[in-house]
Amino acid sequence: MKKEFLDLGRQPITNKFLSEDEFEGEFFYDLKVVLDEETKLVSIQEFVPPEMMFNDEYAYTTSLSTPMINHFKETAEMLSMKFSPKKVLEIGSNDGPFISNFSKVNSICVEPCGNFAEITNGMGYHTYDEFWTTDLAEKIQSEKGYMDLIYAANCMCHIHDLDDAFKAVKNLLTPSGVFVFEDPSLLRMLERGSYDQIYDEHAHVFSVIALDNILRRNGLKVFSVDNLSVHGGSNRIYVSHIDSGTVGESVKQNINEEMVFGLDQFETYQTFADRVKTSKEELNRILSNLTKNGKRIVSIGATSKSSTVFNYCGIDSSLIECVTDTTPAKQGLFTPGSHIPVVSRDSINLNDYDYAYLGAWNFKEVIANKESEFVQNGGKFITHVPQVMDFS
Ligand code: JHZ
Repeated sequence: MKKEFLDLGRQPITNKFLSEDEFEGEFFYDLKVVLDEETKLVSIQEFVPPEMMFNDEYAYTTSLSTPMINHFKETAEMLSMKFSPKKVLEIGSNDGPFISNFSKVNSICVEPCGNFAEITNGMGYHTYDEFWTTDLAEKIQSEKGYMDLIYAANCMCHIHDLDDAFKAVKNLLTPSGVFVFEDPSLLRMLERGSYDQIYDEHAHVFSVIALDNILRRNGLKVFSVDNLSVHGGSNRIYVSHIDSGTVGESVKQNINEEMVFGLDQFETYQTFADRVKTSKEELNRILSNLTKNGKRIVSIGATSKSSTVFNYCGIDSSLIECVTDTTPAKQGLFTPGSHIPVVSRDSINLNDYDYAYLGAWNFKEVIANKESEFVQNGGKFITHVPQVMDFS
């Protein structure tokens, strides 16, 4: 049975940036969050049809967050050293910062957003412009054979039917092959109060407990876990066929840490929901007091995460004047639901503003370093993670 613990209100498609004439008729859905008592999987209650989110106009471009280029290069090098894969498949390859580290001859991609599939196809990596399913895995197996390494970053948590997605992996993996995927960690989200990890694309937020349950019923098992700092705290999950190799200490350690925190208990999620409500009140209070006192506020990073925050807290351009973002496809448009103008960083003088809300709080250090002049001129940042506060 699935039990609801959090209601984040009416929410739009987070990567659908809008022109003014698209405001009317914008799509909204109810963002409610549930715990599955059997598997302990945390999911959103109402899934948004995948084609509405992942299509030829998908805006999020991995390589435009420059720290992620290094992250994927290091990950690719580490996986090559550890597993020496001959044939590699990436699911959800976006604009290719991971796959570009592998040979074009034996590496392929799956990417349902046509604009990005075109990029990796152009780079020489055969890219299937389709959603990841057992049917697609069967087609790939007949055209390209079995894979030694299947990799996915910030993608498995987007897939609604996890049983089908994991079966597809099992069917395409060589007997000694490995499946490695990374997604935001449920434990870190609860520890840090970062409820903005929940939005249309993030159909699930994973614990190791839930993943192990679901992988095992599909003939796979987790054999190792790395805790990563990227995206506000993620886990890299290493998976093998259920009958291949042993399970490492890191799996037991992670599951134990999650049990101690109470990720298997519904009450833990009710406590989190109370914290989220307090966060909303605090953020509204601080932003309205500042604007009442004539302070000007900008936001940095037109993220999916900030879409959840703005729409849940009812924040619009009366509180935050504009949002800067490095992505050309977002600039000149308005944020989903909250309709705040998105501009390039170079088109504004940050020193005209008193406060900058960190929509991309996960890149806090990088942004603070880039914007040291803003701080020297008395500018302050605002974040809601781990609690609502301003700092310089
Ligand atoms: P970032 C997206 O979430 C959606 P978002 C998706 N579902 C997911 O899981 C993660 O990505 C991986 C900009 N930026 O990574 C670039 C600056 O403007 O936090 C990006 O648009 N200045 C696939 O959107 C955004 O901020 C900067 O200095 O929550 C960051 O988005 C930097 C570093 C980034 O993911």
